[in-house]
Amino acid sequence: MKKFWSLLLVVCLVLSMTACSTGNQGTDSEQPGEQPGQEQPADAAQPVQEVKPPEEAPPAEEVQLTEEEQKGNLIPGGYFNKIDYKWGLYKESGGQGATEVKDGQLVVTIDNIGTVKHAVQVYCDGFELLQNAVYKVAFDMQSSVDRVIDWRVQLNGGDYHAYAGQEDVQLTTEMKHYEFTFTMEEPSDPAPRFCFNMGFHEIDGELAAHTVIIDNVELIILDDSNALASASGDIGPEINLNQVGYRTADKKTAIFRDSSKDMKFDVVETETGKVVYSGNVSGAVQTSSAGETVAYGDFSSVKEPGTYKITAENSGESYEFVIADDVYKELLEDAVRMLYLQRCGCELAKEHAGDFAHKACHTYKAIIYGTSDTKDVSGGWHDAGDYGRYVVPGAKAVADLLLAYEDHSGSFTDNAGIAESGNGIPDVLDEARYELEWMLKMQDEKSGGVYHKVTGLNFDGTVMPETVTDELYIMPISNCATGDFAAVMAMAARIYNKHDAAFADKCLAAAKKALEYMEKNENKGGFKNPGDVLTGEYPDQDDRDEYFWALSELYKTTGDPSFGSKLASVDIASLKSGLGWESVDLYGCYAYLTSENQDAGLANKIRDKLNAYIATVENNVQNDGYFSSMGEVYPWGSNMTLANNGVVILMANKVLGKDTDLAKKQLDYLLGANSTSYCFVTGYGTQTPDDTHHRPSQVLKKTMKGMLVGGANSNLEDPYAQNVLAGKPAAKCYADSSQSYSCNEITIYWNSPLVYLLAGLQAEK
Ligand SMILES: [Ca+2]
Ligand SMILES: [Ca+2]
Ligand SMILES: [Ca+2]
Repeated sequence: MKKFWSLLLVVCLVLSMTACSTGNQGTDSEQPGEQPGQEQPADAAQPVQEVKPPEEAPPAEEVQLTEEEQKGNLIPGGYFNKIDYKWGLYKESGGQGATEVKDGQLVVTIDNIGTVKHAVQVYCDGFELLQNAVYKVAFDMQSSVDRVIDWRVQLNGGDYHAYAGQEDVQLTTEMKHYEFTFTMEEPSDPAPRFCFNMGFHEIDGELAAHTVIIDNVELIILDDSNALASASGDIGPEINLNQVGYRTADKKTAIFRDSSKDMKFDVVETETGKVVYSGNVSGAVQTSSAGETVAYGDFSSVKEPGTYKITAENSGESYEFVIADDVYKELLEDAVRMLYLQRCGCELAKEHAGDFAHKACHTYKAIIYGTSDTKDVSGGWHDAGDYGRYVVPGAKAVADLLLAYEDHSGSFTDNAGIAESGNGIPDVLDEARYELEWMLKMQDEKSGGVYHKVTGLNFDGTVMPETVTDELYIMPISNCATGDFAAVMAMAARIYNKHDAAFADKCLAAAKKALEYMEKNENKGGFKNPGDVLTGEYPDQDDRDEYFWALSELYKTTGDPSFGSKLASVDIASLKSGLGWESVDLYGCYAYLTSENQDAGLANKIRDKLNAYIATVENNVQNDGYFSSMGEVYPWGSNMTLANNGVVILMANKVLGKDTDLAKKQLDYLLGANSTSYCFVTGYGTQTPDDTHHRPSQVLKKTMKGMLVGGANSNLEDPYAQNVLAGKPAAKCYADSSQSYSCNEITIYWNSPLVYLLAGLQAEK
């Protein structure tokens, strides 16, 4: 993005103002990262048990304009005359303060200005900026001590650069009016942020505790005659399907957005324009999650390999897709390779990583939080769009890879294009081992407990990983991390035994030691971020499912009856079901049901548990026109839950003889058969995410290939989503914007169930 000031004209009505010149704003690193706790993807939610009735439209009420709306002020609550204002206070780098509305004004108490300008930042979201429009910014302000502040209207994400603003605005102890104008020269932004930086400014130096009073903050359009509207969230084609394609024998279904438009459809070979099949559009399935009544075109009988599209007279054309038996081969390799590209602590060579090559990052020792001790915990994968490394989600990701290999080894090769390709070991095992070796370093040698995570105190800026020099901290041991660790180390002991017996032995010993720690530290509660730590928390409060999973994997690997008898005492029915980072009991169920020497009573209980989960998945799929297993609520990371549900169906195929069709339907959804028309894996399909919340992609301004994004999130958990997606049906609450970290981030443990799903479906005859 361009990084220059768009201030055209600065009107200084205040005589005492000294700095009215335009100038460059602070560096990227001065800009705040995500607000605390907001980057944290939610867990796999259990499919909703009950379908909520559609809400009736509320009776029309007389429209009440706010004071801001009456005056054309775009800043919500800018006059502070009502208590329901939407201003926030961001603090970092030592900044301390608080805000309250008093007598119709915003009172900011600043106890410590910290060490950077935005260490204390008062901000407001909830408006849009239009390219070429001319705006007025005005506010009244005073301070109990003479000082300067900055105002900015900025991109709310990425490098947080300013679209407009003014540095070093001089405040005095008298309330004064300040006014500026600017033209928005960059592309329209539907969700920018307005803020005042009230932290440390060079000009002032250190400042004692003081109070700033703000009122009448206005952003008003002076001239919109040349304004360009925001890119509208245009909806994709009327006919949606898997944009990557289908294997020859697959069931193939095109989904028509509007059941009333067409009776017939054609399958057209794109190269020749030849109609290879004509069929009827059938069905009319009301789908409240998408706000549509959809219909279907079945073209399963088209089996000739080739590239095709679907056409219909009124609905138009679908995107292109391929029919071929190896249609998922490259996608599966890229889904694994994405983990290679997330590697931390080693150089990624150009030969394997291409544009995403970089020098080794985060190689220095980390401080054990609360002590002066340091430890080498280099290695592992960067978790997501950020560079943190967290044991709990890392274990989920490793588990999916190991299971994918254990269950469907024929789908994997030794030439996925990673550093260990060609070494005689399947690349998926090389990749999983990279994380396992890091996890082994995260175990405390003495107690056997496993540290929860290693990160800086705050999220890194939007930079490449090798440029990060912030101290790393090893956060305290948690029971959930320890239980997950025990489970995946037990799996590794079983799966690597054939390739490297010494490594397998090491993993088994580590697993047993971790289990002992758990048993000595029962009910210790979940992990909580220490007060000065702002990175992802993964705060699981219930470690009973992690314990159950660890026991099941140890039993499956060793056959030791002592684990079997411990399993008998777990209250399995009361565990919350899932394959996410928070609820892991279904991994435990699957491990036991694939063990030798099962106890019939215990196996029955576990089958009941698995069947209950599958019943909710089946119910959700039946009630959704797009065959989505999500139900009516799409939580953060809904695409992971969809992929997980596909994995559960494939597991149930192995242990309960379930049909795999619903698993395929979840893959079809992820690859384009959904109401957003997005193929949710980057670099695949026609309509594909290209502005992900992923630091290397943002820095390099190109999107890494093969990443599954979070997808629709009807809880609107970032300012961009709140501004742009409010009021949309749940399944359409998706935005391809790096600002929307709750829709468009990527993670290692969203790719990993995709790996299992693809491997399992590719292995089918
Ligand atoms: Ca006021
Ligand atoms: Ca290999
Ligand atoms: Ca748990």
